[in-house]
Amino acid sequence: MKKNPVCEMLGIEYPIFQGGMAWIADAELAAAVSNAGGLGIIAAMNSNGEQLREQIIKARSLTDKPFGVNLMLMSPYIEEAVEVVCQEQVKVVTTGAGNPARYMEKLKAAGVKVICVVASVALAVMVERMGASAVIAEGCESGGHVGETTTMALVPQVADAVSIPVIAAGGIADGRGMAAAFMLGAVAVQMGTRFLTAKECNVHDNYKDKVLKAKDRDTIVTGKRLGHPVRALKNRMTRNFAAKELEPSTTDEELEKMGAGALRRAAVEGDVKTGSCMCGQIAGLVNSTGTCREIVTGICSEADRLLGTVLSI
Ligand code: TUI
Repeated sequence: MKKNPVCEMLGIEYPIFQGGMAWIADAELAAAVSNAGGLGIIAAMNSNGEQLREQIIKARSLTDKPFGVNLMLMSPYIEEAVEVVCQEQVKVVTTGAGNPARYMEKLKAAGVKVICVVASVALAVMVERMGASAVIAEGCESGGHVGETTTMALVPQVADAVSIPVIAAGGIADGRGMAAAFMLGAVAVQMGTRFLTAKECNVHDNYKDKVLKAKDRDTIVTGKRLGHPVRALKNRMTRNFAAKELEPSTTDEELEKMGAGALRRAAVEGDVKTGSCMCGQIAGLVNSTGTCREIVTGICSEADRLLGTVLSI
C-alpha cells in the first residue's frame, strides 16, 4: 500500500477497520486486528463505564498498537462510555446509529479523534463541520443498524461532499471490495461480517457457522417500523418479527420486546433460532475462517494487486 491518509492519521499499517459489533467486538478481537496492522475497535454498546474501562485496559495488555472504541449512540450507557474514553485517552472513537453532536466537543477536548459512521451526505457534511477527523460511509448492505443507501451510491456522494478522509463500509469482505471502495473515493474500509468468522472472534460458534453457511439472499431487514432497521440472517426470529411488523394489530411495544436481548442471545448464548444474527449481505462470500492477520494482509495484497492492474491499463 502507498502512503495513506488514514494510516498516517492513526499510526496503523493497513487501511482496514474492524467494525465495532455489539456483544462481539471485544478486547481480544480488537487487539488481534490491531496487531495485524489494521484498526481494531472495541464495541462500547453492551458495556457500562467500568466494563468498558476493563476492555480498554485488557486491549492495552494485548497490543501496543493503536485501537479504537465504537460509541453506539443509542446505547443506554452512552454518557458513561464517553466519560471513560476521555479519561482513558483512547486514541480514536467511531460513532454510530445517530448524530454525535452532543459529544463532539468533549471528545475533541480530551484529544480523542472522532470518526463518525454516516448513512447520508447531510450527516457527513454536518460532522465534518463539527470537527470529525474522518467519516465512515456505511451502505445498507451492512449488518446491524442500517440506513437506506447502498455503499455503491453513498461512498462517491460522501467523498464529493467532504474534504476529510472517507472510509467505506457495507458489503466489503475481500480485496475486490476494497479496491472497488477505493475507486469510489474511499481511502480505507471497515468490515464487520468478515471478522465474525476470524479465529480470534469470540462470537458463539453457532453464529459463526451460520455466517459461514449463509448465501447471498440469506439476510433480511426488520425493525423499519420502529425507526431502527436492522439487517440480520433469516431465521425463526426474523421471519416472526417481519410477519408481526406487518400486522396493524401488533403494537410497537410488542415489537421492541421481541427485539430486546436478541443479539446477545445469538452472539453470547448461541441461540441462533430465537436470537438475532446481525450480519451483512456479503456473508455469502465469507466461507472460511482465518486469523485476523491472514484476513487483513490477504485482503490488502489482493486489493493492491487489483489496483495496480487498474492503474497500469
Ligand atoms: O450502528 C451501526 N450498526 C449497529 S448498532 C447495533 S446495536 C442494535 N441493537 C439492537 C437494535 C438496534 C441496534 C447493531 N448494528 N452502524 C452504524 C450506522 N449508523 N449505520 C447507520 C447509521 C446511522 C443512521 C442514521 C447514523 C446516523 C443516522 O442519522 C442520525 C441523524 O439523527 O441524522
